[in-house]
Amino acid sequence: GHKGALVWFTGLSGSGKSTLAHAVEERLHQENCRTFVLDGDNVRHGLCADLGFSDEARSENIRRVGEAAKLFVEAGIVVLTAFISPFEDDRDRVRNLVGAGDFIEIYCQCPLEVCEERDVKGLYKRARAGEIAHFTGISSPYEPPRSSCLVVETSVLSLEESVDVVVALLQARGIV
Ligand code: GGZ
Repeated sequence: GHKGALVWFTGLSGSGKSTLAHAVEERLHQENCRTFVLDGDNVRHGLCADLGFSDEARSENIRRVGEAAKLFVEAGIVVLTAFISPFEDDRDRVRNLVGAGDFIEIYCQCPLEVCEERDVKGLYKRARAGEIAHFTGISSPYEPPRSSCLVVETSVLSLEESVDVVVALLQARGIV
């Protein structure tokens, strides 16, 4: 059995948040956990389709994600979110919303140079060229968490190793 919880991945674009969230989800399914992943792919096209990337729009994006996640948590689901969520205040607001005991903040730490080198979607190149305004790490800030539950160095660990440390934390916290 397991209780609901919100596992909140934060980090730069290309830091591996979504990949890690989905890999953790797969592992939790093997433990018969009910899970749900929220990320830009299923939120920014619908619930938050009206929002861009100004500071205010990002805050509203995170607020809505937090409110949606809270409903899933109340339903007993382990929610895994993968948003840049660059502002500490916004993350703190979500923590207060769901309750600190049910909120696991995980910092996907990866040097900007590595994210930019990978540039899976070519967005960093376009941001450097000035074609995308307010791009996190280039022309928009990222505030690293000061009090995350866990820091995963995604450029150092393999995906499997990263999943291991996250699942170990969830077990230690009595979530799974
Ligand atoms: C950052 C942007 C931007 C700008 C589009 N800045 O690598 P991706 O493509 O798939 O992930 C990024 C995603 C970020 O959306 P979030 O909802 O996670 O951001 S936030 O939490 O700050 O609200 C990137 C893409 O959207 N993208 N423009 N200007 N990322």
